[in-house]
Amino acid sequence: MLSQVVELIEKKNNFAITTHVRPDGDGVGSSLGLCWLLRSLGKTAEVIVSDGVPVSYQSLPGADQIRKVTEVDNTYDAIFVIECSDIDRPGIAGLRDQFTVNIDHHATSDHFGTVNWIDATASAVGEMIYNLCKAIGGRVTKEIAECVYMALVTDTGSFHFPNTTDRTLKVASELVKAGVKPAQISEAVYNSYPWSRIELMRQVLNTVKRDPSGKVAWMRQTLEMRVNAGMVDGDNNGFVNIPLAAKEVVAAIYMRETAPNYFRVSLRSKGEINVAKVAEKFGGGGHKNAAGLRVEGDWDEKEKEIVAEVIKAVKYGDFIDIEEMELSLV
Ligand SMILES: [Mn+2]
Repeated sequence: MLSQVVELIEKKNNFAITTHVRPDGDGVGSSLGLCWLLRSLGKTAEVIVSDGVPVSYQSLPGADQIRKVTEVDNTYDAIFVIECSDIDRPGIAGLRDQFTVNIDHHATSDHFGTVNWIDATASAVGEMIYNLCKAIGGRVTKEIAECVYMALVTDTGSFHFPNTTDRTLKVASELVKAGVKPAQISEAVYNSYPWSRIELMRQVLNTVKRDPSGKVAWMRQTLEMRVNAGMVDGDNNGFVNIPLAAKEVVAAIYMRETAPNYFRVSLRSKGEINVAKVAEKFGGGGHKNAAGLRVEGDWDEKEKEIVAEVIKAVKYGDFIDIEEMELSLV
């Protein structure tokens, strides 16, 4: 919990911070925000990741100092692990032997850390980093503010998603007071992609389908598309949300082929439709409106299974035991 995190920061001096593979705005922003906070408290800190930092986040202060590693190659008093469901998510070897501090806003975290601070009410880990800054009596410097704002704006879809609360907006307001230029951050995130994103989008949107009700949409990204578009990391950020722009679409599925017969699947939904429950059925997890999973097998078959589960979630919601209902229908 927060008080334990405050205490260990006060006691220890030399820190590393890491986040999940294919880091997003919250992963990078929160890691860097925490790094700047620790430094402002006179501590030694650095951010280590196994993947590169996507272009959209490279303009953040300190992004150029992020070190790419495959294993823990330094001695630290503690390593913060940001937004990871388990200890393997950062893709860095040797983390198990370290004093780790698990900071996450996903309820599905498996509490792998030596210390765990999970706040499922936070819109982003960035919001938690801001709270930590306040709790420890730190000053919100311009560097901290820019990094944390990036985390908020990306994880809330520019304050569109249901995870946006009065606290999120209050924190955002404080960050703007501390020197953030919202338009500048938005420009870096939403209007600074390479053309390969547009090319990939064209190909992916070409595969979009809907169920007969028109409420569930799904689409594919093949290995071939990646090559044809010259895709770089982050090019497909947010693609899963595109079908949700249609009024009648309430759930979207985006399947990416990562190797022949291996798929990463993102699920998104509107309102009360719980796609985290669907993801859990396939061994994945996430939030009610944003979840993910990995599957292996025949593409058509797996797609059918996942689409069927999402359609059930849209049709029947949370309140009915689907299996029981199926039995009663037989
Ligand atoms: Mn997040």
